[in-house]
Amino acid sequence: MQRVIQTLQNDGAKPELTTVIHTLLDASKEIAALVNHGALAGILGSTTDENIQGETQKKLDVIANQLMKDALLNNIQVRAIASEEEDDVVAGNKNGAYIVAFDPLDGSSNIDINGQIGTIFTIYKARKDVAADSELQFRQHGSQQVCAGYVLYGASTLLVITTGGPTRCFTLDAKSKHFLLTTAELQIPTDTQEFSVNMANQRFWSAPFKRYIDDLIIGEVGVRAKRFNMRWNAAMVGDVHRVLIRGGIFMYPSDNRNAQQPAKLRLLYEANPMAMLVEHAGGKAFNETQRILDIEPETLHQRVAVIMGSANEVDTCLKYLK
Ligand code: FBP
Repeated sequence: MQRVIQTLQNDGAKPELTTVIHTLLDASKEIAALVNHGALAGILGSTTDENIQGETQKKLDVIANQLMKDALLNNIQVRAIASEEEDDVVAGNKNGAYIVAFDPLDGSSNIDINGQIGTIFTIYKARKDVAADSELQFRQHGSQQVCAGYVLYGASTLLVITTGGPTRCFTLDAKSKHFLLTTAELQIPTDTQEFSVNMANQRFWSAPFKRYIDDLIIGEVGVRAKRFNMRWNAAMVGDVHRVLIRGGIFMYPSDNRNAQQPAKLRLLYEANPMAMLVEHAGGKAFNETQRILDIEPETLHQRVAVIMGSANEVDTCLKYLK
């Protein structure tokens, strides 16, 4: 079975880029081993610290972040990194050709309940016109990503990745410790009868979004004339993986819980990499008004609304929001 680097080289990925991906995967294998050991490895529970997002950091958030950071900053091709758990950009090797942003542990609320969690990453070419530790390094549209992916720590450990070609899925082989190609090309069905949203936030949604969800729920007796089912993993990496495998629509809309922060998910290391993976699997990815990959980045940890998945269903949702 084909290994990752061989597949990516066949996809035309430069050797410098594959070294960065290799480094990311080595760190994620260490995280996978810790996750698998759980309480035996002492990785459950929270710290007393908060990250720049104001979230209490889980022990595993901090451990995973340190593993990724140390590994990447040791790679001569990495000029800078950014992370959900780092306030600012961290400079790496001044001659590095790439910059990497990551969510070291997505789905933190699932850690202590043995639920699905993952690591999400995105790679861009380093900007030569600004300092390595400048936030401007990461002021690049999602459409300029040269690689996007996630590692899902679930029943098995999976890697889903694109370097601009097809979105591919690899499975970590426990014996050889290699990620082996198990699905050459993921293709999202254009239509679906499955939606994913945190229904507990319903009363905080805009009226048009409420109408869209109401019509999904009344299903075959309403204008949608078909029955819809709902799923919510509380981990974007798990919910989007399901969409990539069997279709669906994953949504985290803006809401009025906090006027200063209407959206939850982060553009740089959550929405943009997932949008690239979804689009390269034939799906669509928007906030409530525009294609996510075209959004002008403004700040390192900016948040955006997310509507992604089966192309026709995303179109239908956006029609309600017009
Ligand atoms: P982090 O766990 O990396 O902070 O990510 C945010 C996240 O957990 C997403 O993975 C998930 O889609 C969402 O928040 C769940 O939100 P909620 O708590 O509203 O269910």
